[in-house]
Amino acid sequence: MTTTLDSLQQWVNEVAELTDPAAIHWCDGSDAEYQDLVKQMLADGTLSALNDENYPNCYLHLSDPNDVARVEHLTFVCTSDEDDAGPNNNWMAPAEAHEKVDALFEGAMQGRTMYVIPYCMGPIDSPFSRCGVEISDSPYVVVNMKLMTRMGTAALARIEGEGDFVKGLHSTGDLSPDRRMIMHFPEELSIKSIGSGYGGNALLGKKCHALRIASYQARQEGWLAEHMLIVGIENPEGETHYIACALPSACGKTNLAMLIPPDSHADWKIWTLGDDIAWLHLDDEGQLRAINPESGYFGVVPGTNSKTNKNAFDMIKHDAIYTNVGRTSNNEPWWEDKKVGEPAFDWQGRDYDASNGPAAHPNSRFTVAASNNPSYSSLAEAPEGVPISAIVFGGRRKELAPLVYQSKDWKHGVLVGAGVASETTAANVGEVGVVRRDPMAMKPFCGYNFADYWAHWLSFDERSDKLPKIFHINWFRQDKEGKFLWPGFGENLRVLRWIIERCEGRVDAIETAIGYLPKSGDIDTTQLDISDETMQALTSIDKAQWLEEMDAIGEYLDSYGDRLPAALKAEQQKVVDQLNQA
Ligand code: SAT
Ligand code: MN
Repeated sequence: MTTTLDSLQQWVNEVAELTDPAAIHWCDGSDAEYQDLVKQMLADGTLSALNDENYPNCYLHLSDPNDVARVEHLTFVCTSDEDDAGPNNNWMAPAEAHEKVDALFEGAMQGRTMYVIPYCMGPIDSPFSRCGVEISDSPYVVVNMKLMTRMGTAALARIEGEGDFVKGLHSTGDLSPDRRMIMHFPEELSIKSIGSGYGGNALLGKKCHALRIASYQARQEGWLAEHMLIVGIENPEGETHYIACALPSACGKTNLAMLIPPDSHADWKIWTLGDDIAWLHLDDEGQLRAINPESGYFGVVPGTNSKTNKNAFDMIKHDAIYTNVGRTSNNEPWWEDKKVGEPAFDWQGRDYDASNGPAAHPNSRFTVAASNNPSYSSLAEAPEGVPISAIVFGGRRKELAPLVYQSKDWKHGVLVGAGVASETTAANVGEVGVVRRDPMAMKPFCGYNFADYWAHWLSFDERSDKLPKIFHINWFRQDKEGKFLWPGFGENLRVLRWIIERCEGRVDAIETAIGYLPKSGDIDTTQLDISDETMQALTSIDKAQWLEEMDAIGEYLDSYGDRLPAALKAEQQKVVDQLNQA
């Protein structure tokens, strides 16, 4: 297989010239191709087979111990003008970046097969979808791309029809962190990533294309590419509302996207559209609609069990790839909080020894096709996407942020999103548990200056009078002893119900300086063991703490200098004034 598209053929030739592979393989995305690659990786030790009886077609991959998470400090946005990348990104001049990274690509694929992977982000027949081609020397990347995206012949046909595509060049290189770089060239619609085989560093359709490059394109074209799950919530009357929710990596997006209603809500249904990325467009009527550009999940494994997320627990029992989990003595995958089995080996393949730390790496992952998910919505394939009723921002905050609140209007909602802060997680290399600003959960993923991004968000206000309502959630509030105040997981449906009732104008709320808070009793707590005092703590605000927070947000916004939209600063000042008056 090759291509009729000259620009693609020419790029493939140039890359082959630079990287000198032993062979070139054009991926067709077929099951047979997947099986062949699996066989080859089983033979060379890249994968090992898991217990075939209980985990049919499941495989384990152990990364280099130096290569287990995204590397934000080695990730660059290379625009001709540094200010276009903004203080939120590492920047390098495009010419210098190409020179540095090309030097590492020189001869990098010697003795290896170079895979050409055409993919489509979004349903093949959707006008909102965008295509790309990833060239990679990693068969592990190919099989992951097969599970995560619409990859192969149909994508190539669309690319050949359209003539343009995002170019993503990837090599695992020598896996040395000093020779690792994830470079984005939004003006050229291209990506060059070398030195990592892991997740968002290597599966270029995901964070690199569908967020960093797409966010840049989205601004030019008038839409939004966001780090959001998309979930449908069907009430007992059969009406479904769709919500798009931005949470930082490893803060429960997958669990929320495939939430299992608790027994108290047995007549409610949840439909998963996506667990990580949403592309949002206004339709002709001014309704915001969402598609999920992905078609699979790369989810955090530890903590998944039949109580926390039975759908996910069951969905990864077949046709799944595990990365960096431990194993039991009968070769089943094992992770902390799995609640069944015992670890015999850890994620580095060593005999399990508690003194070496957890058996599964905290950022260990599963890869599965979305079709494995029992709550997968058939509308995830709809070319026009689903109508969004509410946009929800959130983070992981021990203190301060209430369980839920609603912004006063769109502009204030943009401030709520811009002010999001969250404790860091194992999804990125670096310290875990430090609070940092993570606007719209896009800090690692916005492909351009946040100041321009907020201006773009604000501009939607002039384009529609039917915009979704904007909310903020925090499932992670703790008491002084470090115990979570809210049970989370399936019980989060109770908060989603309040959000929907607010969207429908069916429930009143308490107006405060930071937004609308639930009135006592309006979040249904029947059959929940939670005291009135706890609910009170979860749904009230501390004025002094919030004044401090709003000051910190003001300072953060000021760090964007002249490009910061004045309207956003005005929203922040309004909240400060109202807090002072309260
Ligand atoms: O970027 S990854 O795909 O490695 C996972 C994440 O951070 O959400
Ligand atoms: Mn993510």
